[in-house]
Amino acid sequence: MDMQKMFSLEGKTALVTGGAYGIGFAIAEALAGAGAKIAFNCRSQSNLDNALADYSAKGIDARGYIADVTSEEQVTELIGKIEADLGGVDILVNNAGIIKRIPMTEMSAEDFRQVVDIDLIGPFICAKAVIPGMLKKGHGKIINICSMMSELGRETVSAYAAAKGGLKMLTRNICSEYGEANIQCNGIGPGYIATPQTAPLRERQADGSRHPFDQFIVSKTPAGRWGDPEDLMGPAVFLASDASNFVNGHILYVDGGILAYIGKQP
Ligand code: NAP
Ligand code: GCO
Repeated sequence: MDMQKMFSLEGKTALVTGGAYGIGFAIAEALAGAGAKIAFNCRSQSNLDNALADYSAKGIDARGYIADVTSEEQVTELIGKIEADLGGVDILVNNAGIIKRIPMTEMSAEDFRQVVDIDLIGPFICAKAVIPGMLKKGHGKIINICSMMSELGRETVSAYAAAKGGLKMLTRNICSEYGEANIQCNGIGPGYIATPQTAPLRERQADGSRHPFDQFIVSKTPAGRWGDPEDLMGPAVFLASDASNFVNGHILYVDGGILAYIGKQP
């Protein structure tokens, strides 16, 4: 068995939504390192321009596109451009996402809808757009970026937890509906990762002490630290490669052990 070939992405094209920075950028870098051609999208031209420079600095010839994952029209156009530029999507990483931290009774239905729109309906729209091409190719990999909140709740993140819980079940349903066509749809459930999205939870206090939530997460994580985007690189290559062809509908938690641990005694 050629193990290098099993984990190789040579000849494959990957679309990483929201791949301008953070977790998406790290996953795209990993897939490029395994041989994939990289496409990414985001909404902001400045984020796209900065990302292209960052990819180039790492020797990655990524293609960047402006597209909002909540717009079926923009996503259809995005997939058409990638087919013309790079020959169609073999690997889709549904990474684009937002969070709003608002106590539920203070959250507007509009705020709730916006989070679900981006974090759940966006992945549906993107998966629906790439599956026809995968059916023609006879193979496909879809990786949905879930969360601890696909399993757990906490104060102020009701919309996010509802969306990420739904994304876990969308993952299982895509598996159920298209597994027979050699399309594997799995999730990655990152723990608490140091990115712009979690920066507010790690800000130093006025007295220079660590944020209480920062200390809480470290005490809840057996690894005793926040994750880095780089911690997700290996799991992403595994789920994007032939090494995971019999893995389907699975959420791979990359959380330093949080979900296994009751937490350190105070
Ligand atoms: P981030 O730093 O906030 O990056 C989010 C990315 O998504 C940005 O590139 C953003 O670019 C893009 N984006 C947002 N809305 C979009 C839309 N409607 N259409 C297209 N692109 C959009 O987030 P992150 O921490 O890297 O997280 C990435 C994913 O991992 C998210 O799904 C998040 O829920 C999930 N996650 C994060 C953690 C963590 O601890 N950080 C843990 C578990 C799961 P533009 O604003 O320019 O569009
Ligand atoms: C929060 C955090 C988390 C992380 C991640 C954990 O406010 O609790 O932002 O939601 O982003 O989803 O897996």
